[in-house]
Amino acid sequence: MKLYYAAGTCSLSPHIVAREAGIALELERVDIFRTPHITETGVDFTTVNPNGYVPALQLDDGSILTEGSAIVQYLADLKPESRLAPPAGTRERVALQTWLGFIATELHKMFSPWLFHPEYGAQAQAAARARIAQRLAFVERHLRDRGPFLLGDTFTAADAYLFTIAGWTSATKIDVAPFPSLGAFMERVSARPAVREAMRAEGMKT
Ligand SMILES: N[C@@H](CCC(=O)N[C@@H](CS)C(=O)NCC(=O)O)C(=O)O
Repeated sequence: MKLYYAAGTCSLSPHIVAREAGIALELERVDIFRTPHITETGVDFTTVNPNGYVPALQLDDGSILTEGSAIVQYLADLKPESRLAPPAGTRERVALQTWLGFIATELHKMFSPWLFHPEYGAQAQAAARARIAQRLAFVERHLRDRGPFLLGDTFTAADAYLFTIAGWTSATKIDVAPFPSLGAFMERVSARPAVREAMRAEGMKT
């Protein structure tokens, strides 16, 4: 299997999940900050994902999976014993999907004014910063009352995604001081060996 990724972006989440599950991945870097997006082997990335965004996972039969929240569940289900996703059809699985959906739509995409559309300008950034702080306050209360991880005692794919996206707060000058439980969560997750390996493999500081 091959993961198309861009260092430190949302593709870090499936990368972490694969390493936590002990699934070997080939990695292919995509330059998403230049158009057209070209991969490190010189492939036009739109031939892999017509939407042009990472992550994309190429399976051994050549087929491609896209959308991070689907990819992490696919990977987790390959190794149910990793407990990265509760069994399909259970109330716990719905809780996982609820968090994946929340992080994707209420957090991840709120970072667009910095990461993908700096042309939106300072006003859009201020509005997004306020909305992100509101959503992080919700996450904070949940981790404080029901943590240490999003689903309780066990690290899951949702935690890999939250860690990845919440890690963008420093670059976007979002004050995380009001969120100590989230801060402790970030420390806890960043200390996990699989997370460190994934970050190092992407050339990130650990
Ligand atoms: N809906 C996609 C969004 C993925 C996404 O936003 N990827 C960003 C990096 S975090 C990207 O590759 N952007 C480059 C582009 O859209 O051209 C998902 O959830 O996987």
